[in-house]
Amino acid sequence: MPVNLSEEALQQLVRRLLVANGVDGITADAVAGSIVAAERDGTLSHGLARLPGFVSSLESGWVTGSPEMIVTDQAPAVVRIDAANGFAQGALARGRDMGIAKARANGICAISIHDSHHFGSLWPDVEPFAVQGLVCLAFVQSRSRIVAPSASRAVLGTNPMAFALPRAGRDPVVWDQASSVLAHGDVILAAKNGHTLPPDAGVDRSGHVSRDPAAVLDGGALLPFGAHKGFLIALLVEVLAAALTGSRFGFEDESARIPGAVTSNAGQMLILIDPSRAGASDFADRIEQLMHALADAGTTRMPGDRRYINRAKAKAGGIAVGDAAMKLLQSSPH
Ligand code: NDP
Ligand code: PYC
Repeated sequence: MPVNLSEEALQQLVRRLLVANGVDGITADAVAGSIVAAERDGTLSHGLARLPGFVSSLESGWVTGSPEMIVTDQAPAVVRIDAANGFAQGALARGRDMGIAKARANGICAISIHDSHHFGSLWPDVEPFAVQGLVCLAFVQSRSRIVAPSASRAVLGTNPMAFALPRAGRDPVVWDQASSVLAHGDVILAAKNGHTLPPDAGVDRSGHVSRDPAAVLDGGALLPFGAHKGFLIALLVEVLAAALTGSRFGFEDESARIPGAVTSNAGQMLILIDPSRAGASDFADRIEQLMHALADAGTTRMPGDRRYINRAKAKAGGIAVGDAAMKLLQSSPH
C-alpha cells in the first residue's frame, strides 16, 4: 500500500538515504530536492524510481558522494565548476549564486559544469532561475543511447535540454525534453509496467524498429524525436554539455563497464540571461502578449501545466510513495 508523505517529509527521507550512502549535505539537499520535485510533479521517470540507481552508482564507487567541488570565476560571464566526479545538482547548488550575480552584472552568464553525474530531470535545475526573473537554458549529455537516422549504432545520449521563462506574477513557463522520442527512464518504466513503446521510439540490437521496451533496453537504442531534427538537437546538446565544458562525450563514458554504475560521467551547461539587461525594457509585457496570442489561437496546454497541476495536488494531498521506495528509504539508519 502506498504511503502518503508531505514534500518535506519525503525530502528528509531521501536526503537521509543519500547521506547514509556518503553524499555530502549540500549535494544531498540538492539531489533530494530534484528527486522529490520530480515525484511531486509527476515526472515519474526521474523521481523515486531513480533512487536505486543513485544508490548503486554510489555503492559501486563510480560516483563520488562527497567530492571537493571547485567553483571558479572563469571569466566575466562564465562560472566554471569542477564537480570532481560528484552529482551535478550539488555542483549547481555551489555555483548558482555566482552565476546569478554575473548574469545580473553582465546580462548573461554561462555555468559550465564538468566531471559530473546528472541522473535527474532538468526542470528542477532551471525553474528556480526563472522564479528569480532570469531566462535559463540548460543542456546535459549522458551515455550513448540515440542512434542517428542513418547510423547503425548509438553515439549521442538522450541529451535533454530545458528552457525556463519568467512571467510577471505567474509561474514560469518551463519546458524540459529529451532528444529521443522517449527518455531512457520512460523505457525502463514501460518495461516494468508491461507497456509497449510508441512506434518509432527505439530499435532492437539488430537495428530493427521495436515497440518492446525489453528489446530496446537489451542492446538496442533510442531514436531521436522528429527524425533528423532531434538528432541535430542531440548533437548541439552534446557539444554544449560535453565539448564546451571539457567533459567526456557520451561515447567516452565508461559507466556501462562498471557493475552497479548507472549514472554517466558527463557535463552540464546552463545559460542565464537577465531580460532587463538584454535591451528589451518591455520584456514582461511582450511575453504576456505572446501568451495571449497562443491562448487566442486555441493553445490549451503549455509546458509546465501538467507539473503545476500535480504540484498543487501533492501540496493538498501529499505524495504517494510505493512499497519498494519506502523500503529503500527506511533502509538507512535513523
Ligand atoms: P516529455 O516528452 O514528457 O515532456 C517534454 C516537455 O513537453 C515538458 O516540458 C512537457 O511539459 C511539455 N509538453 C508535453 N506535452 C505537451 C503539449 N501537448 N503541449 C505543450 N507542451 C507539452 O519529456 P521527456 O520524456 O522528453 O523527458 C522526461 C524527463 O527526462 C525530463 O525531465 C528530462 O530532463 C529527463 N531526462 C534526463 C536526462 C539526463 O541525462 N539527466 C536524459 C533524458 C531525459 P510538462 O512538464 O508540463 O508535462
Ligand atoms: O532518461 O534518458 C534518460 C536519462 C539518462 C540519464 C538520466 N536519465
